[in-house]
Amino acid sequence: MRVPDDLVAPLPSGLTPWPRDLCERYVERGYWDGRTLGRLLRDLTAAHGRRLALVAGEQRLTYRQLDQRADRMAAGLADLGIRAGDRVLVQLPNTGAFPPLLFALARIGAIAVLTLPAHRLTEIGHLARLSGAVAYVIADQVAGFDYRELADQVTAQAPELRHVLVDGDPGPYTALASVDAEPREFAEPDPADIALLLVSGGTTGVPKLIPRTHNDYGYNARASAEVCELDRDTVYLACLPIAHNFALACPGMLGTLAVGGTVVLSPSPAPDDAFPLIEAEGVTHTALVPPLIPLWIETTAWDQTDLSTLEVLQAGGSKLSAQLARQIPGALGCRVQQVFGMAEGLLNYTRGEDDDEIVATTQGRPMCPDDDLRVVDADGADVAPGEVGELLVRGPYTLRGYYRAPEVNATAFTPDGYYTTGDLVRALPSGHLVVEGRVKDTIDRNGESVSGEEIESHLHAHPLIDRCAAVGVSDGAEGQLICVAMRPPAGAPAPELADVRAFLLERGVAAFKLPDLLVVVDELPLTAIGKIDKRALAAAVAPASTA
Ligand code: OOB
Repeated sequence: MRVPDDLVAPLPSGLTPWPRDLCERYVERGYWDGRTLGRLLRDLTAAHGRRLALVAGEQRLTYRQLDQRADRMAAGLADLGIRAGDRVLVQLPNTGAFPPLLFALARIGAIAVLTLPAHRLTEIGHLARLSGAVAYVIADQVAGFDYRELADQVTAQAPELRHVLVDGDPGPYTALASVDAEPREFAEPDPADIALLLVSGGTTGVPKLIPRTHNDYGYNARASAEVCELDRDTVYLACLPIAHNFALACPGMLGTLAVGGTVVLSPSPAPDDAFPLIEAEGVTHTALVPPLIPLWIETTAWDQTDLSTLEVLQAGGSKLSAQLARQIPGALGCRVQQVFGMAEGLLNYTRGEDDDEIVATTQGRPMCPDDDLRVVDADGADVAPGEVGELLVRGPYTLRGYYRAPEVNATAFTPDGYYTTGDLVRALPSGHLVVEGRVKDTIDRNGESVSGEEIESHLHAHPLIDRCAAVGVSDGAEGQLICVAMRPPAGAPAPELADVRAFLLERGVAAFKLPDLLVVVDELPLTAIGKIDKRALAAAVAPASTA
């Protein structure tokens, strides 16, 4: 059935709605419960008021205190003239200001644009203009970087930005602490409209904005908490940036609060910050991107911090190798859960009941029975079961259109509303997915398509390779050469290109997939959330390869 265009055109708010029949189904099946995020916190306070909701530095807030703080901040924001539907750029590290601000904005119906602390003028300037934000909330400084100076530059580029609110020393701007007034009631925003805008994680071009409604994001958090078996005894440590979907709602902060648990904010994912918090607060769950996990494992070799309360380490954001997955229980004393998710929506989780092999070798299966997945070839036709193809998805918490991006939307979605993820996957009969790379990650070598991810998955088994990434670099003509950038384990020598090629041949890899170049690096470039940034890597190794 073709959906009439008038049903899928964006609303004035910038949301591309779901077709009416699906909206009805999502409500009937209880996914969308008609509550705003502000209402959710109100209900949680009624149920768990005296329980500990949040630990951030010295600050310890019960549900009731968090609720009150959100109410006071909402009134303060309204006094500044911030209204329902206004966009507010939020760029805060994992500190106690973030949770009340998020709920305060939801209460007045203003839309948080959740940027990451690592974003700089290129991204923030673009997001300020794209969203037409009226306010920008920052920390004063973090790790030597002064966000007030960034704000000077951003305000010069974004005429609609009227307020800069600073957590800490405000300099020439307004202190966030002064955004505080007697609580009052605000008209409840429409739960079917935008609650927040997430930033797309893609490494191509400038970031896009992803509208998430109260209905769909609340479901995202609640259903994640259920699938991950969280309960009121859960103590979740947010190590990754709290403005990223993973730490925010998968199940993250919102999922933990949704079951009455406690959220602990860590200033960074470094063991120096995270380990003492695990011991002191009895942390049971946390989430990391795979590139961070080896450091956690190495640290346990000499660090005596007691991590015994940790039950589950979630790994997601990029591919976790089976080798690393198998090391985690022994090294960290906890289970591992693979999470294949995206800010655009769809979440896949391995489950508590999955056997060790599934947990080590798949990226989980969809969270919701109404996640509607297809795996297609380059022509958009379904591949045979078990074959690799591009993942397409529709569902109750997957976007129908990026915010204010008609050109992108024309290609990022099929005419019948599937989001084209750009991820190459293989589906097992059990429904579990194995991520095999990105569509655009394939290296075009002598007319053959080679998956960078496939080469990496073999090289992770090499004893002299700690981290690696395979990227295409120009071969000087039409095609590409395969370049592997790698880091040996601490104190070990790097292997030679010939060793690496021999190793791959021995594992049965076809000769046309063997790397042409090997570059030894101290560190691989990382994205704002800590994934290996292949675009930056390809740019960095390009001059070396053409020299
Ligand atoms: C998460 O979200 P984003 O928006 O930063 O990035 C999404 C993309 C996916 O399309 C996929 O390419 C990649 O990151 N990805 C994975 C993966 N998880 C995400 N690739 C391989 N294996 C995985 N387990 O990264 C995100 C959002 C919510 C929860 C977890 C991660």
